[in-house]
Amino acid sequence: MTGVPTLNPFSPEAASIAHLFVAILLVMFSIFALVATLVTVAIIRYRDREGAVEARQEFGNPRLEIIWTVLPALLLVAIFIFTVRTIHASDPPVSGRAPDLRVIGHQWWWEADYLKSGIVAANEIHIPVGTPILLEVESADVIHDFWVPELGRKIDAIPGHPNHIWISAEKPGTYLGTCAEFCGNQHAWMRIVVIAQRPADFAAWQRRQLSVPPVPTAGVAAQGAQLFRDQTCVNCHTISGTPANQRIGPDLTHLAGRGTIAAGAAADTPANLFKWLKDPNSIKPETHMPNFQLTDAQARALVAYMETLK
Ligand code: HEC
Ligand SMILES: [Cu+2]
Repeated sequence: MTGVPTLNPFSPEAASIAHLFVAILLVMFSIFALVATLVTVAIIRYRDREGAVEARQEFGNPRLEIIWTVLPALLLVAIFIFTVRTIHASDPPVSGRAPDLRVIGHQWWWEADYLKSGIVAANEIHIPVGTPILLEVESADVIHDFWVPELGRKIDAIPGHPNHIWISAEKPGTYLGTCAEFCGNQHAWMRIVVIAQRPADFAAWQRRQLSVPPVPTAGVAAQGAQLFRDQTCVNCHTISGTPANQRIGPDLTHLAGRGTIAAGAAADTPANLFKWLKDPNSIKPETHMPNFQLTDAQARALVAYMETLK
């Protein structure tokens, strides 16, 4: 969606954070305006000039001192109360509910396991609009942080320590997020895309994800499928309906249905896939996907195969 994400909430959780932020900003701005005005008045009024009167001096004034201590203290108490309310509103209790979705941070991409349907997605998370989804957030390696500002608070992804967070979206749309905890070289290319869909569209997406793409049996795509097995791609990736079932890299079963590859580093086009397979570092330096020194013909065959993974 458009606009400043933190000021543009699309869920009750994100709205509570945005409202607190704006309220505190207004309080701070009022204080700044007051202080700046008083200082300006003092500078002009009491500047040194011919026949200037000296300002009245105050040496200890209990009434003034009580006022300027009590007023800010009250203000802080008010901000504290609103902050505690926001903490609760932005992080509703989980109360023993099983999570809907496990999101696992990897260097440098996101895995999304739909625990009820068994769907495994990568980098693009589809949710039904208007339904609170309980996420369990974890990491496969170092500490990452899941943050989609329009939909909710940040939450750390810590190895061996699952955290929980609710996300929901009030309107269908695409909401962008990113890893918010420095996690190494390609931290900046660890984008999250949350796609909130109407229930019917979400159901259609689920059906597509649960379907198994047929393995091509003829042509260049079939050569690609063979190469995929021969080139040890199977050691790291999953493609349903084939022996490939590893989870070191993203699940590729429905790769062609995604908008981007490598966690947002490039659009999911045949040209970019070719570039990625020829030299992953040219798109994402130091990515954990190795360079297989493929020939152009091999890379083209693999791209043809990847394009069938709808
Ligand atoms: C050592 C493990 C490993 C091997 C082997 C491997 N990959 Fe990957 N692959 C990865 C990782 C990790 C990523 C994610 C990189 C990132 O986004 O930072 C990835 C990403 C990809 C992507 C982009 C997917 C997406 O949704 O972003 C494609 C396509 C891909 N690999 C294809 C292949 C092919 C084809 C082979 C065999 C020639 C292969 N991979 C071999 C680890 C591996
Ligand atoms: Cu990161």
